Amino acid sequence: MADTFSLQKVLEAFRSSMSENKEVYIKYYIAGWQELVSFMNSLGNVFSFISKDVVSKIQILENFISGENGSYYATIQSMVKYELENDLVDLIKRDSHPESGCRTLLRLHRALRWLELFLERLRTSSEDSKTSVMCSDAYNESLAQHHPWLIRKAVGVAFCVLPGRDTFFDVMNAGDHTQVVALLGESLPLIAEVYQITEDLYAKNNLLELP
Ligand code: 1PW
Repeated sequence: MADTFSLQKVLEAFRSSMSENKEVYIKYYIAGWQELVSFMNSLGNVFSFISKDVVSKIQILENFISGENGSYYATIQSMVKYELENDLVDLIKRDSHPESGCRTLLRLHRALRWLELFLERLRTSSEDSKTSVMCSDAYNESLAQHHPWLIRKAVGVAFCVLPGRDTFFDVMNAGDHTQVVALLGESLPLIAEVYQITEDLYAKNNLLELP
């Protein structure tokens, strides 16, 4: 069942995204997100407004990768260098480059922090923990700060209808609970590293608040 969601595939993608010299391949980074989108879609319509936005961000980045300057979009590092050197990023307000690779990836980057926090909570959760609470705690600690009120409300509603912890573990398709927890323990440091590398790169270039 090649096209069924599995946590393993998400983690593999993020694992593959890191090169030996710690650059991050955009192609695999968005492949990880693609998997998460299929997961969100399997959770029902409430999640479609979330997945739609992620899909459109993935699409923007894919267009850059397959476009005529695609070679500059191989890694996040090469993209940042290329877009900055060629004045392709709106730094203060959205203007002539409203959908630069840098600002688009920043949105996914912020969401990756949410994912990291959520999966860490899931890993250390107990049987009576609620996925909706874990999700919203992780969200409030990360992404929520970047979202206006209306989006925060809508995301909150979506979290309320998340399946319970048992179903969640099953949907992840990674074996029994112990195996899921082990897989998470092994892979979370990698997601954290990809996140940190991107965060440092964006911080160094003053890109963390891109409009
Ligand atoms: C259990 C699965 C739940 C997955 C949630 C993880 C992804 C969270 C993405 C939230 C997206 C909410 C709707 C869209 C918001 C956009 O305004 C926002 N996009 C993101 C990815 O945060 C900002 O993009 P924009 O408006 O500046 O182009």
